[in-house]
Amino acid sequence: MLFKRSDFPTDFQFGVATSAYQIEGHAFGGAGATHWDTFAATPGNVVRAEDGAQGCDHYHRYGEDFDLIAAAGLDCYRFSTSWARVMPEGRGTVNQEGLDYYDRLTDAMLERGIKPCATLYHWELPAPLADLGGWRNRDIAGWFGDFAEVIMGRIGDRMHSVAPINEPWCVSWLSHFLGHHAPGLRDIRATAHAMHHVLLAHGTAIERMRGMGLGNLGAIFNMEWADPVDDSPEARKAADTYDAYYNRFFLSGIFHKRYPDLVLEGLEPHMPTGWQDDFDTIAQPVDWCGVNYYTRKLIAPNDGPWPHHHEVDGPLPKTQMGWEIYPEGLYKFLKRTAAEYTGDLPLHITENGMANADVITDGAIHDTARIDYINQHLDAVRKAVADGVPVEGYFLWSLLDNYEWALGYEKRFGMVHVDFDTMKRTPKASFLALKDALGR
Ligand code: IFM
Repeated sequence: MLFKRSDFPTDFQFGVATSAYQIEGHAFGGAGATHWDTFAATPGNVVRAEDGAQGCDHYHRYGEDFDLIAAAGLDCYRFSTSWARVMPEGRGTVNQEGLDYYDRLTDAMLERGIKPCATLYHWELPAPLADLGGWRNRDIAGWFGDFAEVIMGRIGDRMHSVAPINEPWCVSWLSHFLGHHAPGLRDIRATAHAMHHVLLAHGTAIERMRGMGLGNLGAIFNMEWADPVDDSPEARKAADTYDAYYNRFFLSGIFHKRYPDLVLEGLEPHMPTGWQDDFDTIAQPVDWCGVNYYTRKLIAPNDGPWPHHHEVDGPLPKTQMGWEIYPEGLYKFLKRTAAEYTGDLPLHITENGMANADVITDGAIHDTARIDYINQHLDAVRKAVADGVPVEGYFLWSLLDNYEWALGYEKRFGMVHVDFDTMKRTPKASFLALKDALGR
C-alpha cells in the first residue's frame, strides 16, 4: 500500500464491511424467508438463481473471520443484522436463536478488540412484510422501529455505532424503479412511496434508538458521481437529475427537510399522501454520516419519459462489475457533503472497494488491481482530510468474497478469497498489504 496508518489523523478508524444475507448463510439458525429468497427463486432475476442460503457460512465460521479482521489490524467491523433472522414474520414473534447469534457475534468482536458497527437493515426484508407491500406500505416505519428496539434491546449496549438502513437508493430506486433488486418492481408510484418510506423508517428507528439511550447513530448513503456525456445544457440537466434522485434526495430529506425540485418534477404526482408532514421524523439528528462510494456514471438525455435520460459507457478503466474507477468522485462527494449537508458532522466512508476476477495461483491471489484501487481512494480521502473535511473512518467492502445479489457469487469483492465449495478462506495480496500498512 502507498499509505501508513500515521498518514491519517490519530483517531482515524479503519474497518471492513459486510452484510448479513451476503455472508451468514440464511438457511441456518431459524431465519425466516426474505424477499431475496423469492426474488432469487424466480427465473431471470439472479445469475444461476443463486441465493443467500449458504452465503460464506459465516454463521458457523465467524470466529475464524474475526481472527482475520484482528490480524489485519482493523479497528472496526461493520456488519448488519437480518430482520428475518430476528423476527421471521417481520413482526411479533422473536426468534431467540437469532438474537443469541447476534449476541455471540458481538462478544466475539469485543473479545478480539474489534469495535462493532451495526447496520440494522441491509436488504433482506422478511417475506411476510413483502406480502403486505414492503417498502410501499407506510406501516413499515413502525414495523422497522419495533425491529430496531428488539435487536438493539439485546446488543445495543455493546455497539460502537449503529445506522438504520444501508443505501436507501438501492432499497427504493434500484429495487422499485429499475427492478434489479428484490422485489423487482418497475413502477414509478412504488418508487416514490419506497423512497419516502425508507427515510421515514430511518427516522423512526433513530427516534426509537435515542429513546433507548443509544448514541453514535448515523445514516449511510450510497453515492454515485454523475457527469454529463457532453457540454450541452440538456446533458447537464440529465446528469443533475440523476444526481438529484440518486444522491441528493436522501441527504436533502434528512439534512434539509425537503426533497430536490428536480426529483419532485417526476415523483411528486406519485408521492404518498401527507409526505410533506413527515420531515420532523425523517430529519431526526444523527451523529455521523456514512458515504458508500464505488464509481461514477456518464449520463445522456433522451426523449423517453421522466427522468429523460440513460447511462452511457464511459472511457475509464473498469472493475469486474463494469464500473469505472473514478477516485476523484469520492473526493468531490466528501467535500460537497460536508459543504452542503453535514457541516462539522463526522463523515465515514462506510463502503469502498472493487470486484475483481481473482484466481488462486500457487496458493496466492495477486489482486494488485484492488491494491491500486484502495490506494487511489485513500489518497482521495487524505486530500479531503487535508482540505479540512471531517472524515473519521474508512471501511473496505468487503472482508470476504460473497453473494453479490442479482450477480450471484461470481463477483469477488473480498480481500479474503472464499472457495464456495469448501468455504476455505485465503487472504489475498490486498489483505497482506493492508495488514502491513495498518500494523501497530
Ligand atoms: O455488495 C454490495 C453491498 O451489499 C452494498 N453496497 C455495494 C456492494 C457492492 O455492489
